[in-house]
Amino acid sequence: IVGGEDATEGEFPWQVSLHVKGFGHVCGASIIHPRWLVTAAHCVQDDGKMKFSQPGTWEAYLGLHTQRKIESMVVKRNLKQIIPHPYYNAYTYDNDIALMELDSPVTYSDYIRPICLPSPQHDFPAGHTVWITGWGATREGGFAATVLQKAQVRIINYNTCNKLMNSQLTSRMMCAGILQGGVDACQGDSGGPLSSPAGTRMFLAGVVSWGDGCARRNKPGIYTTVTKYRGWIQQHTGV
Ligand code: GSH
Repeated sequence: IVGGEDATEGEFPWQVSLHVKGFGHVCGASIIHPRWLVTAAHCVQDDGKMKFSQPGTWEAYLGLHTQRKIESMVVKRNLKQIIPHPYYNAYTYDNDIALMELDSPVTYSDYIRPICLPSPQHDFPAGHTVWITGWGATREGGFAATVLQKAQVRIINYNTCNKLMNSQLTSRMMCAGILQGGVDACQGDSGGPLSSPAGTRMFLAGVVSWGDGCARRNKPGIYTTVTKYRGWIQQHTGV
């Protein structure tokens, strides 16, 4: 996250850190059920020798606040299954969403709780304030964060954003950011939540997907629109 600040412990209890075993944090994810996470499909694509599509490559850290400091509330799980969206397009990033099944369910706590899934009709209007969170880079080309970072951004009008992004958006993408620049998700935040408050609860509006650099002026962040995948998620997880 560029332009963010430290989250407080338990502030985003659905935020997951996905580690590649022996390497460390690579992507974010969100808890939606004691056994299921939502992340980005681009996080789980094989890359030469790196078998990111294999469950055994990964470990999921739930209830984590600070990387490399595994406190008592942190729960680590192996994965049983990874389900990338069957129509994920690696060139356009269309359908950039995947499901991960944990090898055993987690017990919810003050630090581990699911985010609410929006109904297909849930509207996230332009101008609405939402949260981005993650342990990704704190500057374009910079280092990953140690403490979970949070920042507020706004949903950006689809047509305005599509023009700014050279017509690269599909109907299953949404934009959020600060058009003046300076606040955005960045490398390592991928797969994490775009958290949208509604009433007293937070809803998973989007999944961190792609951008043109990080936090550049007139280049908002692009997110997979979760409402478009409500049926697909239900079909595979029952959630
Ligand atoms: N046990 C409580 C209840 O039944 O109200 C909590 C259920 C729960 O954890 N709900 C989640 C939630 O509200 C998923 S809908 N998450 C968003 C938030 O905590 O703001």
